[in-house]
Amino acid sequence: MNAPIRVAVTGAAGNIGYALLFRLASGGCYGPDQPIRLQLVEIPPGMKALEGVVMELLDGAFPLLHAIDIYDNPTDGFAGANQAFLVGARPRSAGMERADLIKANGPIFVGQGKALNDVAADDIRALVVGNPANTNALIALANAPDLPKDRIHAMTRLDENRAKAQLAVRAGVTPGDVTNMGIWGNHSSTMYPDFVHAKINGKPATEVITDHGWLRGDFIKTVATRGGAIIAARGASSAASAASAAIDHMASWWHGTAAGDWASMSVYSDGSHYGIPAGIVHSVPVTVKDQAISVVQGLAHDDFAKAKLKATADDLLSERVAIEDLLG
Ligand code: NAX
Repeated sequence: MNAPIRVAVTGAAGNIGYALLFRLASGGCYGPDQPIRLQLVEIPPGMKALEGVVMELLDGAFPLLHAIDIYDNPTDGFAGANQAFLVGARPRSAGMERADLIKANGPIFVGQGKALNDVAADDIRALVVGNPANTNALIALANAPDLPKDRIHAMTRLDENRAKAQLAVRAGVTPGDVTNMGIWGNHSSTMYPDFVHAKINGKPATEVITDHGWLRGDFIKTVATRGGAIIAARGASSAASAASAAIDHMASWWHGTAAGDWASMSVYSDGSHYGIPAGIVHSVPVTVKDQAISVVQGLAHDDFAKAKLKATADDLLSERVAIEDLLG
Protein backbone atom coordinates (compact mmCIF):
# COMPACT_ATOMS: atom_id res chain seq x y z
CA MET A 1 0.00 0.00 0.00
CA ASN A 2 1.32 3.45 -0.96
CA ALA A 3 1.26 6.52 1.30
CA PRO A 4 -1.99 8.50 0.94
CA ILE A 5 -2.13 11.34 -1.56
CA ARG A 6 -4.11 14.54 -1.04
CA VAL A 7 -6.91 15.04 -3.54
CA ALA A 8 -8.68 18.41 -3.57
CA VAL A 9 -12.14 18.73 -5.13
CA THR A 10 -13.98 22.05 -5.55
CA GLY A 11 -17.74 22.22 -5.99
CA ALA A 12 -17.80 19.09 -3.85
CA ALA A 13 -21.45 19.50 -2.85
CA GLY A 14 -22.62 19.88 -6.46
CA ASN A 15 -24.00 17.33 -8.87
CA ILE A 16 -20.73 16.31 -10.50
CA GLY A 17 -19.05 16.28 -7.09
CA TYR A 18 -21.65 13.85 -5.77
CA ALA A 19 -20.86 11.35 -8.51
CA LEU A 20 -17.10 11.99 -8.48
CA LEU A 21 -16.33 11.61 -4.78
CA PHE A 22 -17.60 8.07 -4.44
CA ARG A 23 -15.58 6.93 -7.46
CA LEU A 24 -12.47 8.53 -5.96
CA ALA A 25 -13.15 6.97 -2.57
CA SER A 26 -13.61 3.48 -4.01
CA GLY A 27 -10.26 3.55 -5.82
CA GLY A 28 -11.72 4.19 -9.28
CA CYS A 29 -9.05 6.72 -10.23
CA TYR A 30 -5.76 5.88 -8.53
CA GLY A 31 -6.20 2.14 -8.10
CA PRO A 32 -6.56 -0.32 -5.23
CA ASP A 33 -3.11 0.37 -3.71
CA GLN A 34 -3.42 4.12 -3.46
CA PRO A 35 -5.19 5.58 -0.41
CA ILE A 36 -6.40 9.17 -0.57
CA ARG A 37 -7.17 12.08 1.75
CA LEU A 38 -9.99 14.20 0.37
CA GLN A 39 -9.85 17.99 0.74
CA LEU A 40 -13.30 19.22 -0.24
CA VAL A 41 -13.87 22.86 -1.13
CA GLU A 42 -17.19 24.70 -1.39
CA ILE A 43 -18.42 28.26 -1.14
CA PRO A 44 -19.97 29.14 2.24
CA PRO A 45 -23.61 28.52 1.13
CA GLY A 46 -22.59 25.01 0.03
CA MET A 47 -20.98 23.97 3.33
CA LYS A 48 -24.07 22.51 4.97
CA ALA A 49 -24.84 20.28 1.99
CA LEU A 50 -21.16 19.33 1.95
CA GLU A 51 -21.43 18.13 5.55
CA GLY A 52 -24.13 15.74 4.38
CA VAL A 53 -21.93 14.46 1.56
CA VAL A 54 -19.15 13.86 4.09
CA MET A 55 -21.56 11.81 6.23
CA GLU A 56 -22.36 9.66 3.21
CA LEU A 57 -18.69 9.24 2.34
CA LEU A 58 -18.04 8.09 5.91
CA ASP A 59 -20.98 5.71 5.66
CA GLY A 60 -19.38 4.15 2.59
CA ALA A 61 -16.62 2.81 4.91
CA PHE A 62 -14.17 2.98 2.01
CA PRO A 63 -10.87 1.37 3.05
CA LEU A 64 -8.88 3.66 0.74
CA LEU A 65 -10.41 6.87 2.11
CA HIS A 66 -8.07 7.85 4.95
CA ALA A 67 -9.37 11.33 5.75
CA ILE A 68 -11.94 13.91 4.67
CA ASP A 69 -11.54 17.61 5.40
CA ILE A 70 -13.81 20.42 4.28
CA TYR A 71 -12.99 24.04 3.49
CA ASP A 72 -14.81 27.16 2.37
CA ASN A 73 -11.84 28.59 0.46
CA PRO A 74 -9.13 27.27 -1.87
CA THR A 75 -6.17 28.68 0.08
CA ASP A 76 -6.85 26.28 2.93
CA GLY A 77 -8.42 23.60 0.74
CA PHE A 78 -5.49 23.19 -1.68
CA ALA A 79 -2.78 23.04 1.03
CA GLY A 80 -0.42 20.20 0.19
CA ALA A 81 -2.72 18.86 -2.55
CA ASN A 82 -1.13 16.46 -5.03
CA GLN A 83 -4.18 16.23 -7.30
CA ALA A 84 -7.03 18.71 -7.80
CA PHE A 85 -10.39 18.52 -9.53
CA LEU A 86 -11.65 22.08 -10.10
CA VAL A 87 -15.33 21.39 -10.62
CA GLY A 88 -17.00 24.25 -8.77
CA ALA A 89 -18.33 27.04 -10.92
CA ARG A 90 -21.58 28.77 -11.58
CA PRO A 91 -23.61 26.79 -14.11
CA ARG A 92 -25.19 28.56 -17.06
CA SER A 93 -28.74 29.55 -16.21
CA ALA A 94 -31.63 30.05 -18.64
CA GLY A 95 -31.05 33.03 -20.90
CA MET A 96 -27.41 33.42 -19.83
CA GLU A 97 -25.03 33.91 -22.76
CA ARG A 98 -21.71 32.08 -22.84
CA ALA A 99 -19.95 35.46 -22.60
CA ASP A 100 -21.79 36.19 -19.32
CA LEU A 101 -20.72 32.79 -17.98
CA ILE A 102 -17.10 33.52 -18.85
CA LYS A 103 -17.24 36.79 -16.95
CA ALA A 104 -19.05 35.22 -13.96
CA ASN A 105 -16.68 32.27 -13.56
CA GLY A 106 -13.34 33.78 -14.57
CA PRO A 107 -12.57 35.43 -11.22
CA ILE A 108 -13.03 32.10 -9.38
CA PHE A 109 -10.05 30.71 -11.28
CA VAL A 110 -7.83 33.70 -10.48
CA GLY A 111 -8.09 32.80 -6.78
CA GLN A 112 -7.80 29.07 -7.39
CA GLY A 113 -4.76 29.48 -9.65
CA LYS A 114 -3.03 31.58 -6.98
CA ALA A 115 -3.88 29.00 -4.32
CA LEU A 116 -2.51 26.14 -6.45
CA ASN A 117 0.65 28.17 -7.00
CA ASP A 118 1.14 29.07 -3.34
CA VAL A 119 0.00 26.13 -1.22
CA ALA A 120 -0.32 22.93 -3.30
CA ALA A 121 2.34 20.20 -3.28
CA ASP A 122 5.23 20.45 -5.76
CA ASP A 123 3.81 17.59 -7.83
CA ILE A 124 0.31 19.17 -8.12
CA ARG A 125 -1.70 18.23 -11.19
CA ALA A 126 -5.06 19.91 -11.66
CA LEU A 127 -8.03 19.38 -13.96
CA VAL A 128 -10.55 22.15 -14.65
CA VAL A 129 -14.08 20.84 -15.21
CA GLY A 130 -16.08 24.01 -14.40
CA ASN A 131 -17.11 25.82 -17.56
CA PRO A 132 -15.91 27.47 -19.70
CA ALA A 133 -13.29 24.88 -18.77
CA ASN A 134 -10.53 25.72 -21.27
CA THR A 135 -10.55 29.44 -20.57
CA ASN A 136 -10.85 28.88 -16.82
CA ALA A 137 -7.75 26.67 -17.01
CA LEU A 138 -5.94 29.45 -18.90
CA ILE A 139 -6.86 31.92 -16.14
CA ALA A 140 -5.69 29.51 -13.43
CA LEU A 141 -2.37 28.94 -15.25
CA ALA A 142 -1.80 32.67 -15.71
CA ASN A 143 -2.24 33.11 -11.97
CA ALA A 144 0.07 30.21 -11.08
CA PRO A 145 3.36 31.49 -12.51
CA ASP A 146 5.54 29.07 -10.52
CA LEU A 147 3.82 25.96 -11.93
CA PRO A 148 5.02 24.36 -15.16
CA LYS A 149 2.46 25.10 -17.86
CA ASP A 150 1.49 21.45 -18.27
CA ARG A 151 0.17 21.09 -14.70
CA ILE A 152 -3.31 22.54 -15.20
CA HIS A 153 -5.55 20.97 -17.84
CA ALA A 154 -9.15 21.40 -18.92
CA MET A 155 -11.48 18.47 -19.48
CA THR A 156 -12.44 17.33 -22.98
CA ARG A 157 -12.56 13.65 -22.01
CA LEU A 158 -16.35 13.74 -21.84
CA ASP A 159 -16.38 14.79 -25.51
CA GLU A 160 -13.95 11.94 -26.28
CA ASN A 161 -16.11 9.43 -24.45
CA ARG A 162 -19.25 10.70 -26.18
CA ALA A 163 -17.51 10.36 -29.55
CA LYS A 164 -16.31 6.83 -28.77
CA ALA A 165 -19.80 5.83 -27.72
CA GLN A 166 -21.36 7.17 -30.92
CA LEU A 167 -18.82 5.36 -33.11
CA ALA A 168 -19.29 2.14 -31.13
CA VAL A 169 -23.08 2.22 -31.51
CA ARG A 170 -22.83 2.96 -35.24
CA ALA A 171 -20.27 0.18 -35.83
CA GLY A 172 -22.04 -2.35 -33.58
CA VAL A 173 -19.02 -2.76 -31.28
CA THR A 174 -18.36 -1.86 -27.65
CA PRO A 175 -16.72 1.44 -26.60
CA GLY A 176 -13.54 -0.40 -25.60
CA ASP A 177 -13.08 -1.37 -29.25
CA VAL A 178 -12.73 2.31 -30.20
CA THR A 179 -9.28 3.85 -29.68
CA ASN A 180 -7.27 6.90 -30.80
CA MET A 181 -10.31 9.18 -30.55
CA GLY A 182 -8.85 12.66 -30.39
CA ILE A 183 -10.81 15.78 -29.55
CA TRP A 184 -9.34 19.03 -30.82
CA GLY A 185 -10.05 22.53 -29.54
CA ASN A 186 -12.51 23.94 -27.05
CA HIS A 187 -14.96 22.12 -24.78
CA SER A 188 -17.80 23.81 -26.64
CA SER A 189 -19.89 23.13 -29.70
CA THR A 190 -16.88 24.04 -31.90
CA MET A 191 -14.73 21.08 -30.74
CA TYR A 192 -13.63 18.69 -33.47
CA PRO A 193 -13.89 14.93 -32.82
CA ASP A 194 -11.20 13.55 -35.14
CA PHE A 195 -12.83 10.51 -36.69
CA VAL A 196 -10.13 10.36 -39.40
CA HIS A 197 -7.51 9.06 -36.95
CA ALA A 198 -9.90 7.08 -34.72
CA LYS A 199 -9.66 3.30 -34.86
CA ILE A 200 -12.21 0.55 -34.38
CA ASN A 201 -10.63 -2.77 -33.44
CA GLY A 202 -7.35 -1.40 -34.80
CA LYS A 203 -8.76 -0.41 -38.22
CA PRO A 204 -9.37 3.20 -39.33
CA ALA A 205 -12.91 4.19 -38.29
CA THR A 206 -13.42 5.53 -41.82
CA GLU A 207 -12.94 1.98 -43.20
CA VAL A 208 -15.34 0.42 -40.70
CA ILE A 209 -17.96 3.17 -41.05
CA THR A 210 -18.19 3.85 -44.75
CA ASP A 211 -20.90 6.53 -44.54
CA HIS A 212 -18.52 9.48 -44.41
CA GLY A 213 -21.42 11.90 -44.75
CA TRP A 214 -22.61 10.66 -41.35
CA LEU A 215 -19.13 11.08 -39.85
CA ARG A 216 -18.81 14.65 -41.09
CA GLY A 217 -22.41 15.52 -40.30
CA ASP A 218 -24.59 13.86 -37.68
CA PHE A 219 -21.69 12.27 -35.78
CA ILE A 220 -19.99 15.60 -35.10
CA LYS A 221 -23.32 17.30 -34.46
CA THR A 222 -24.43 14.65 -31.95
CA VAL A 223 -21.18 14.89 -29.99
CA ALA A 224 -21.18 18.69 -30.10
CA THR A 225 -24.77 19.07 -28.91
CA ARG A 226 -24.87 16.16 -26.45
CA GLY A 227 -24.77 18.39 -23.36
CA GLY A 228 -27.89 20.26 -24.48
CA ALA A 229 -29.67 17.01 -25.41
CA ILE A 230 -29.05 15.66 -21.91
CA ILE A 231 -30.38 18.85 -20.30
CA ALA A 232 -33.48 18.63 -22.51
CA ALA A 233 -34.12 14.99 -21.57
CA ARG A 234 -33.03 14.91 -17.92
CA GLY A 235 -33.86 18.45 -16.88
CA ALA A 236 -30.33 18.76 -15.51
CA SER A 237 -26.86 18.87 -17.02
CA SER A 238 -24.57 15.85 -17.41
CA ALA A 239 -23.24 14.90 -14.00
CA ALA A 240 -22.36 11.20 -13.65
CA SER A 241 -20.86 11.03 -17.17
CA ALA A 242 -18.88 14.22 -16.50
CA ALA A 243 -17.58 12.78 -13.21
CA SER A 244 -16.65 9.55 -14.98
CA ALA A 245 -14.76 11.50 -17.65
CA ALA A 246 -12.89 13.46 -14.96
CA ILE A 247 -11.84 10.16 -13.39
CA ASP A 248 -10.72 8.91 -16.83
CA HIS A 249 -8.66 12.05 -17.46
CA MET A 250 -6.87 11.96 -14.12
CA ALA A 251 -6.39 8.18 -14.31
CA SER A 252 -4.73 8.55 -17.72
CA TRP A 253 -2.48 11.28 -16.29
CA TRP A 254 -1.64 9.18 -13.21
CA HIS A 255 -1.19 5.72 -14.75
CA GLY A 256 -0.24 6.70 -18.34
CA THR A 257 -1.91 5.93 -21.67
CA ALA A 258 -1.98 2.43 -23.15
CA ALA A 259 0.60 1.58 -25.81
CA GLY A 260 -0.58 2.76 -29.22
CA ASP A 261 -3.55 4.66 -27.82
CA TRP A 262 -3.94 8.27 -26.73
CA ALA A 263 -6.21 10.50 -24.66
CA SER A 264 -7.73 13.92 -25.32
CA MET A 265 -6.56 16.59 -22.91
CA SER A 266 -6.91 20.34 -23.12
CA VAL A 267 -3.40 21.64 -22.50
CA TYR A 268 -1.59 24.96 -22.77
CA SER A 269 -0.43 25.64 -26.31
CA ASP A 270 3.03 27.10 -26.85
CA GLY A 271 2.34 27.50 -30.56
CA SER A 272 4.61 24.66 -31.66
CA HIS A 273 2.02 22.06 -32.79
CA TYR A 274 -0.39 21.88 -35.72
CA GLY A 275 -0.62 25.67 -36.15
CA ILE A 276 -2.55 25.98 -32.87
CA PRO A 277 -2.07 29.56 -31.62
CA ALA A 278 0.10 30.06 -28.53
CA GLY A 279 -1.48 31.16 -25.27
CA ILE A 280 -4.73 29.18 -25.25
CA VAL A 281 -5.73 25.91 -23.55
CA HIS A 282 -6.64 23.70 -26.49
CA SER A 283 -7.58 20.01 -26.60
CA VAL A 284 -5.16 17.73 -28.41
CA PRO A 285 -4.50 13.99 -28.47
CA VAL A 286 -1.68 13.19 -26.03
CA THR A 287 0.25 10.23 -24.74
CA VAL A 288 1.27 10.09 -21.09
CA LYS A 289 4.27 8.34 -19.55
CA ASP A 290 5.50 8.83 -15.98
CA GLN A 291 2.93 11.65 -15.62
CA ALA A 292 4.56 13.61 -18.47
CA ILE A 293 2.34 14.69 -21.38
CA SER A 294 3.43 14.51 -25.05
CA VAL A 295 1.27 15.85 -27.87
CA VAL A 296 0.82 13.16 -30.55
CA GLN A 297 2.88 14.24 -33.55
CA GLY A 298 2.54 13.80 -37.29
CA LEU A 299 -1.25 13.58 -37.71
CA ALA A 300 -2.28 14.87 -41.15
CA HIS A 301 -5.38 17.06 -41.40
CA ASP A 302 -7.39 17.49 -44.58
CA ASP A 303 -9.11 20.76 -45.50
CA PHE A 304 -12.28 19.79 -43.60
CA ALA A 305 -10.29 19.15 -40.41
CA LYS A 306 -8.18 22.28 -40.92
CA ALA A 307 -11.33 24.42 -41.12
CA LYS A 308 -12.66 22.77 -37.93
CA LEU A 309 -9.37 23.39 -36.11
CA LYS A 310 -9.35 27.01 -37.16
CA ALA A 311 -12.95 27.54 -35.99
CA THR A 312 -12.34 26.05 -32.56
CA ALA A 313 -9.05 27.96 -32.06
CA ASP A 314 -10.85 31.19 -33.05
CA ASP A 315 -13.52 30.33 -30.46
CA LEU A 316 -10.83 30.03 -27.77
CA LEU A 317 -9.12 33.24 -28.89
CA SER A 318 -12.40 35.14 -28.60
CA GLU A 319 -12.98 33.71 -25.09
CA ARG A 320 -9.49 34.88 -24.17
CA VAL A 321 -10.31 38.43 -25.28
CA ALA A 322 -13.27 38.45 -22.85
CA ILE A 323 -11.04 37.68 -19.82
CA GLU A 324 -7.74 39.28 -20.88
CA ASP A 325 -7.79 41.42 -17.71
CA LEU A 326 -7.66 38.26 -15.54
CA LEU A 327 -4.46 36.98 -17.12
CA GLY A 328 -2.26 39.32 -15.06
P1 NAX B 1 -23.67 22.29 -9.64
O1 NAX B 1 -24.26 23.66 -9.70
O2 NAX B 1 -24.52 21.13 -9.26
O3 NAX B 1 -22.46 22.31 -8.60
C1 NAX B 1 -21.49 23.29 -8.60
C2 NAX B 1 -21.00 23.41 -7.17
O4 NAX B 1 -19.88 24.29 -7.18
C3 NAX B 1 -22.05 24.01 -6.22
O5 NAX B 1 -22.17 23.18 -5.08
C4 NAX B 1 -21.47 25.38 -5.88
O6 NAX B 1 -21.78 25.78 -4.55
C5 NAX B 1 -19.99 25.11 -6.05
N1 NAX B 1 -19.17 26.30 -6.31
C6 NAX B 1 -19.50 27.40 -7.03
N2 NAX B 1 -18.49 28.27 -7.00
C7 NAX B 1 -17.50 27.70 -6.27
C8 NAX B 1 -16.20 28.13 -5.88
N3 NAX B 1 -15.74 29.34 -6.21
N4 NAX B 1 -15.44 27.30 -5.11
C9 NAX B 1 -15.91 26.09 -4.74
N5 NAX B 1 -17.16 25.63 -5.07
C10 NAX B 1 -17.93 26.44 -5.83
O7 NAX B 1 -22.93 22.06 -11.04
P2 NAX B 1 -22.38 20.71 -11.64
O8 NAX B 1 -23.45 20.05 -12.43
O9 NAX B 1 -21.67 19.94 -10.58
O10 NAX B 1 -21.32 21.29 -12.72
C11 NAX B 1 -20.12 21.92 -12.30
C12 NAX B 1 -19.42 22.57 -13.47
O11 NAX B 1 -19.06 21.59 -14.44
C13 NAX B 1 -20.29 23.59 -14.22
O12 NAX B 1 -19.48 24.72 -14.50
C14 NAX B 1 -20.63 22.86 -15.50
O13 NAX B 1 -20.90 23.76 -16.57
C15 NAX B 1 -19.36 22.07 -15.73
N6 NAX B 1 -19.41 20.96 -16.68
C16 NAX B 1 -18.30 20.70 -17.42
C17 NAX B 1 -18.24 19.66 -18.31
C18 NAX B 1 -17.00 19.39 -19.12
O14 NAX B 1 -17.01 18.45 -19.93
N7 NAX B 1 -15.89 20.15 -18.98
C19 NAX B 1 -19.40 18.76 -18.53
C20 NAX B 1 -20.38 18.80 -17.42
C21 NAX B 1 -20.63 20.15 -16.81
O15 NAX B 1 -21.51 20.87 -17.64
